[in-house]
Amino acid sequence: MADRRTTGGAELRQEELGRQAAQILEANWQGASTVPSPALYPHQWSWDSAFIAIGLRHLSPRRAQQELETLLEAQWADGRIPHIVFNPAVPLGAYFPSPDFWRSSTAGRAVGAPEGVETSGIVQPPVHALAAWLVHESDRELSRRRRFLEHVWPRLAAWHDYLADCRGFGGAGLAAVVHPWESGMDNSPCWDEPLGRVEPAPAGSFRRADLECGDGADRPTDLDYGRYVRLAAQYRDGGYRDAGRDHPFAVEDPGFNALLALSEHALAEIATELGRDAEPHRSRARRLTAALVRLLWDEDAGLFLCRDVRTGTPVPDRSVTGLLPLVLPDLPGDIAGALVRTMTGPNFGLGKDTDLVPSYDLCGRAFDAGRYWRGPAWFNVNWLLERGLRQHGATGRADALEEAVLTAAGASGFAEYVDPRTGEARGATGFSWTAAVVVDLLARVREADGARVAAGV
Ligand code: 2M8
Repeated sequence: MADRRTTGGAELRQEELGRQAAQILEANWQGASTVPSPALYPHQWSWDSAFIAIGLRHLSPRRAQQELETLLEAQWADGRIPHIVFNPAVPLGAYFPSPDFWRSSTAGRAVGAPEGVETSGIVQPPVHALAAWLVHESDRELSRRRRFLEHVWPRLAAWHDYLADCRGFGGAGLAAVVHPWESGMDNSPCWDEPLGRVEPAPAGSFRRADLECGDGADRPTDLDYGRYVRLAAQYRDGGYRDAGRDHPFAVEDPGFNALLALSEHALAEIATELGRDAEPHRSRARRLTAALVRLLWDEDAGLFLCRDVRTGTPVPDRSVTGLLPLVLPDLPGDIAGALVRTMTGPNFGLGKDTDLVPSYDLCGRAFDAGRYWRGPAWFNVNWLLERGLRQHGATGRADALEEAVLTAAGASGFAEYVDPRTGEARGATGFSWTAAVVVDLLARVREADGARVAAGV
């Protein structure tokens, strides 16, 4: 798009889009946090809440702060932020695996699990420090008055330390995920091989609640679920300990580590604001970026690859996780350029075959336009890539992606994910992080328009 100034009609459309997005965030708010989707995911999810706070900050900075605070109150003694914080008012059967499966606070309670709240014992991508910083920036006065950063700072620092200390067992300076759910991209084809070594739990030993809410063709298969259940149960039965364990599934994921590095940059900003030493965070961010480049960058593939820690080998599939390091400000320029070429080339098709970046290689062996993280386009990931493009000077591409996110979100009823070629809604609609990224992008469009008017352009 050559010019993204909003005209009368476009302003109206944006107003309506913003109103709908705000309504979704209002409807999904539970009083102290937001559910991703009331029927499919009726509890609080870790990285969802970070994206939700990033949108909510434009509607209610107070609620955005609370969203993150509620999550951080469920932090474990070792620093991990659990991927789900359960709402005790929701019936056990409404979501699987339910709190009784994770056993964080029932008989035989896991060491270090928080008191008074039930959680899962695995984690999700660390976007929280970035969210906390952006929430702070949206209303510095309120943030200072409530001592928001003072409150979240030690928890965010402990969270990053947990990932460095307990998940750095790959030995090269990156954090490993020990369950596909930890990557946030649950059934990515990148996990097929490492997950294939896991004996699935018998089909009759658990009941999937997700299939009651949606189309089975949009969700992971039963075989994948059997493996997810086996892995989570083994981790639980080992007391959720990381050290000295032979993890049956352990992968270094470029997206997860890029978000950790980005959040270290945010933690450096927070440290500066609080008058603390920011250097340890800047240097950890630099080390993470360097390790990503050294270990996971693949020149021939044109993106970062996941690494199977058990075999020490790269996973050859091209997934959108391998494009996410574009969010890093200190990524070498030639690599950033190569990522943009890959994104717009035949494998991800941006601007040609697709308006949004798909979650998996369009030409890949396992591409499936409708099934969850095996092809569909996701709004949180596209929001991150839009930032990455802008950051590395691909402004025209970033503007077009921003416009595409807004259009696809509105047209799909704020879907959880969409078919990347047609934009058709998949999964749940009225999805919280889709609404949140729309609110955030609309705020930026308004800001850019305001700046142009002020400059008389
Ligand atoms: C999906 O994951 C959950 C398990 O954590 C599930 O399928 O039940 C993923 O898309 C994940 O990234 C997301 O955070 C979660 C809630 O939106 O749903």
